[in-house]
Amino acid sequence: MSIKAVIFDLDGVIVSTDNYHYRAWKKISDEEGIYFDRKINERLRGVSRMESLDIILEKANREYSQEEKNSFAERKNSLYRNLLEELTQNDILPGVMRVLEILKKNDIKVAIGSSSKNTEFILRKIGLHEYFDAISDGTQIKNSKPDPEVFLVAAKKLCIEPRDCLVVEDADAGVEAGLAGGMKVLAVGYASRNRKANLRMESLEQFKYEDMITV
Ligand code: B16
Ligand code: MG
Repeated sequence: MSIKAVIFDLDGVIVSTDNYHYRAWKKISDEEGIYFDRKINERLRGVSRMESLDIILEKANREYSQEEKNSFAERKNSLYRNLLEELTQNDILPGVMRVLEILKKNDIKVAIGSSSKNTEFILRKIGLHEYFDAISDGTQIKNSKPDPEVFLVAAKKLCIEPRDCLVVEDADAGVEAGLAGGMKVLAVGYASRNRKANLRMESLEQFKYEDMITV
């Protein structure tokens, strides 16, 4: 048994904020007259805010200055933060609390590795801000997923070697990041069809501790 820590992505793994991201980007894109749909939104999973904006602007019919981009991203984030006000403990995804309890019972460290700069706010809203042994998020890194930095920072904070960590991810960019960091990866939700991951399941409701031991 080598896994000593599990590093959870936040959006799409612990809590489903992906629809809030979509609604906020959609409103701003509509105001700007830029085509945006759910298929494009899938490409934004795990990707930082400014890189997400660059993907959205691929459909724009003119160039945006850096100042305009900053304002676009700020407007999106303020709409998103308003939507996040609705979050409660009831929005924790099915299976998550059971998995966290199994891990704690077996002395496995737990951490968050999220691209989001709103990580602390979200964890407070769902009542889990004091639950994790370490938090690594978009406010602490220079390179976002698929770069492994966010997960390496989490492993370092936990004082656990990357090879002894399991990353849980819902985004292809996050699966790539975990593997690039030398970690094992459990892909859930949207990423569960990603064959590069070491373990795959639709939802953490299907998680079995035995699977993790043999990974
Ligand atoms: P923010 P994760 C990611 O979170 C989201 O999946 C992605 O869609 C978002 O653009 C990114 O956080 C940045 O979020 O605007 O809140 O800083 O999946 O890495 O937990
Ligand atoms: Mg995610």
